[in-house]
Amino acid sequence: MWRELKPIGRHPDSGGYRRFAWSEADIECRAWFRAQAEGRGLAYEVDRNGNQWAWLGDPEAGDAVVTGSHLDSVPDGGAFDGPLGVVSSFAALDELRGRGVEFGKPLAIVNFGDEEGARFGLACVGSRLSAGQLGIEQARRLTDADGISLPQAMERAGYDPTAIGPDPERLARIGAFVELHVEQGRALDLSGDQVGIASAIWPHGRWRFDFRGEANHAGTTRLVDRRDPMLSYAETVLAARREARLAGAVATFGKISVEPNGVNAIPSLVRGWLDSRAADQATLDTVVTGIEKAAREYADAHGVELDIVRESFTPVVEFEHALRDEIARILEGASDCLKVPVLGTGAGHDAGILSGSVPTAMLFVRNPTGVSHSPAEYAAEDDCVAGVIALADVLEGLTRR
Ligand code: HGY
Ligand code: MN
Ligand code: MN
Ligand code: MN
Repeated sequence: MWRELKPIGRHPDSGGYRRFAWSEADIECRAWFRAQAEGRGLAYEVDRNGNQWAWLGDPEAGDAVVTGSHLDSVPDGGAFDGPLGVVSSFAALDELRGRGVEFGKPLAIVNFGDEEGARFGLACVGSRLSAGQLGIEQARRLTDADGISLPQAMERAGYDPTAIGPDPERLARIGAFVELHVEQGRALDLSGDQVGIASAIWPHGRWRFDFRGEANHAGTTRLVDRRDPMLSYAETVLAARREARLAGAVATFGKISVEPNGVNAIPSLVRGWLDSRAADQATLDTVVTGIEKAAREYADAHGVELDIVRESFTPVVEFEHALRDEIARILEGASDCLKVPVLGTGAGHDAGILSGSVPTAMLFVRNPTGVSHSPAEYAAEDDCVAGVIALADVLEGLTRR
């Protein structure tokens, strides 16, 4: 399985992945998903938002146990973020079939579309639409850097975009959703565990800072005459690091666009995207308020106009304790490990989006590098196998309850 998936969308030089939603690479990944599903005799379907489902048993029966993750990536992403959860889901099903498990409930494996938001700028589009957390018109207006809209991209990929929107009936048929994901940190590496359970997802958001100055000649314009938005932007990046460090949070300006983007032209517009996250809402508010205040001061100092737009936000997700504790009992009962570690994460996930509609849980697999959203992301084979066995144990336990 892994061998067929691994080369899709992989950059030969960096080894990183570019599997943007509805791109050629994503279409290939989706074809891979369908082949894995149909090759196992599972009932394959695509929902109104382009999420892919592979069913064992009758979806209409309700109380389904669902597992899965996403196959898309950030630019130059790692091999495991998303795909490990989908591959492990199929492998866990194979394991359960090998055990001769009788499934007391419908089981499904899902690939949620566009989890990373790398193409249209909003994360978890597939799960947000289904959970009713993204308005249909807002979704239809999403456009990529080439001005291609989400509906156009779906259509070009051969998917019907006309029915995108909330899918409450489908979610109502799910009794539990469990997402296995590579850990995007080193907590398990430090604790010496192969698998952990998620406790919570930090609140996090994305803000766009538009610094408007005055385009002019880089060689002939005196410094005193300049209204250079790049300066205000640069000082704001440093302020973001300062505010985050003071608050024990994180803040990143990872994306920037400059107009006219000429080496010998003072920019007219510098657009920077801030990603900030903190363990609780109050801290996140403090950090972002501090960054915004500093940005406005820097803009004023350079005669630059500043607009700040909050493009997306995900409140804190506390995974439901009942399901989380049941999964811990299953894992601790099924193996000789004393206590399965329970850990929070700053990374967003489809499970976080679904947690508002469906009992959800997450399993993490050790990543000794702690690195993610980078080709350096890694999980050792024996840890991946441990993740599959843990997921199989959890699915077996949940389909029998
Ligand atoms: O941004 C995130 O946390 C997730 O990887 N989409
Ligand atoms: Mn990710
Ligand atoms: Mn992910
Ligand atoms: Mn000239």
